[in-house]
Amino acid sequence: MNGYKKAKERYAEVSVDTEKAIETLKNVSVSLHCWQGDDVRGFDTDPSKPLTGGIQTTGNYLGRAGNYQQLMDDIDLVLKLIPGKPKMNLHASYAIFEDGNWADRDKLQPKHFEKWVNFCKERGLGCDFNPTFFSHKKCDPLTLSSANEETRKFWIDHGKACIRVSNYLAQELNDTCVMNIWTGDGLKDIPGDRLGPRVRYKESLDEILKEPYDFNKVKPCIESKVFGIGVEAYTTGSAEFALSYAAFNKDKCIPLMDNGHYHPTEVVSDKISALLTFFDEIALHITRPIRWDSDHVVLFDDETKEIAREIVRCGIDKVNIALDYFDASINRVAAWVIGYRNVQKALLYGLLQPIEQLKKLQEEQKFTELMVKQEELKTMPFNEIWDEYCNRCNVPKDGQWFEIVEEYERKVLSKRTQ
Ligand code: RNT
Ligand code: ZN
Repeated sequence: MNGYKKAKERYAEVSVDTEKAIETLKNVSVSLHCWQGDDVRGFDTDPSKPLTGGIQTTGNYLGRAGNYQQLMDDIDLVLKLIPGKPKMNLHASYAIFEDGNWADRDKLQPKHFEKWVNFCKERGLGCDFNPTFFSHKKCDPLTLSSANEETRKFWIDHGKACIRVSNYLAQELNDTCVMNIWTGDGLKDIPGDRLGPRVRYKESLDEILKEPYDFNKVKPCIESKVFGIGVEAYTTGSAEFALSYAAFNKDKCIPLMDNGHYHPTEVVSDKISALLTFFDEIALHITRPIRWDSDHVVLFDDETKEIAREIVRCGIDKVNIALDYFDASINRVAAWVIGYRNVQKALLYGLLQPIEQLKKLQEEQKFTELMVKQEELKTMPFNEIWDEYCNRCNVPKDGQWFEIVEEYERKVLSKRTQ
């Protein structure tokens, strides 16, 4: 009997259907963030300028993608090594300008993303989108919450342009486009006015969301944050702000939680059900914070597993799942693959739980048995199911993909000059 068959029987003994888990996961979209390949630099500004907005990449590993062709080549390799149903996730700063036809962010047009649309079409991918409110000379350093009306208008126009691009992506690719609004707006030290920037941020969002879109196809999100590097004292788009905005505008946008954006003892796994009590749909950025929003590569760790278990229990179709991390200290292609495979592993792990049984044990107050059952799930033959899932998705199993990345590093990445 092969390993999978045996493992399938073992899971059936605890009322888990492995076939159903595998078939479900094959159709769950998970967004692959383009910005892991080039340390969030993008193509629309001078790449030697530092990243702003309170986020940071650290490390100087060889082979950073320096242009769209290199980035696409790298993504192509990633796509061969990850199972499931990936979707692209682009930032506005990855616009592609042909023949010197550069446009500033307030003037971006769908045509600047035509090459990405073709890339997605050829590979059968949908695409999510993000306005880029950082790493630009118009950050003063605030954007949508700036007191300077000219600055604020520039960024509102950027948001509106991004809705038009999102409409185009959704239309061309015949898939929903989740458009996430995050700004790094905030202050390094104690504010003299906390309310003003928040009121302006709200008004800016109202303006942006007046741009027409079909909410069934384009889903604007508001991402909150606790603090960033250089903006330690005050973040305009705090958790309460972002959540309240989304709650008061449920017909226009959804809340997005990034698990790097909370105090270190808070867990997003516990927040998913809280939000889904009130929202039909939410969005997530899955990352790995170490002490702060450090955006380390996602691991198959306890909190990632718990987030996935909650996604499955609350309804996998209610959560828009995206990755968000950037590590420049290791092979960037491997970093992408490790994180993506780990999110897939966590979702598969979450799908392999006897949901009804666990719920019943809790309701009947059989807490001892609940603990026993949950503990025993941890040492089930999970790896056999994971291997089978990879096989059915036609991608390498664990132990078989890293050498492909090593060869790519030797032949391609190590030849790059930047
Ligand atoms: C930053 C936010 C945001 C960014 C991306 C690049 O803290 O998490 O989502 O990481 O937009
Ligand atoms: Zn994020």
